[in-house]
Amino acid sequence: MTDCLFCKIVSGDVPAKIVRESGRTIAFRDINPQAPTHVLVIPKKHHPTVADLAAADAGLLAELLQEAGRVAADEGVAESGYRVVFNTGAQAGQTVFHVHAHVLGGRGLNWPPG
Ligand code: DGP
Repeated sequence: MTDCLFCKIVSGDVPAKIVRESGRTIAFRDINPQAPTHVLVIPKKHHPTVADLAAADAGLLAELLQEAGRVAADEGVAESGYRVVFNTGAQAGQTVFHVHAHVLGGRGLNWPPG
């Protein structure tokens, strides 16, 4: 998708601090971190939401979650605990419509979220 910010990160047209890459996914630091670890894991292929991705390619969604776990391990937060969040739709706070898993950790996280 030519007009998608995260597609531009995938293509290298927009810079990002990439922390992991697999054949079909990349993970990079959020530009506005909400926790000491705040990494976004995305598929390289454009899917707007996690629901779209689940319907189109459940295997790729599983790969995304595996990569999220590897990010948590790499960041040293797997043992203490971390959160994986898919904001889905505008009312839930999704602002970039290229599916992304937020991996948040490194501090105590409140529940329920705001
Ligand atoms: P969401 O609100 O769930 O759609 O999350 C979008 C996230 O993307 C938000 O936490 C900020 C992050 N973000 C927005 N623009 C950029 C950017 O240009 N680079 C990076 N690394 N992150 C971005």
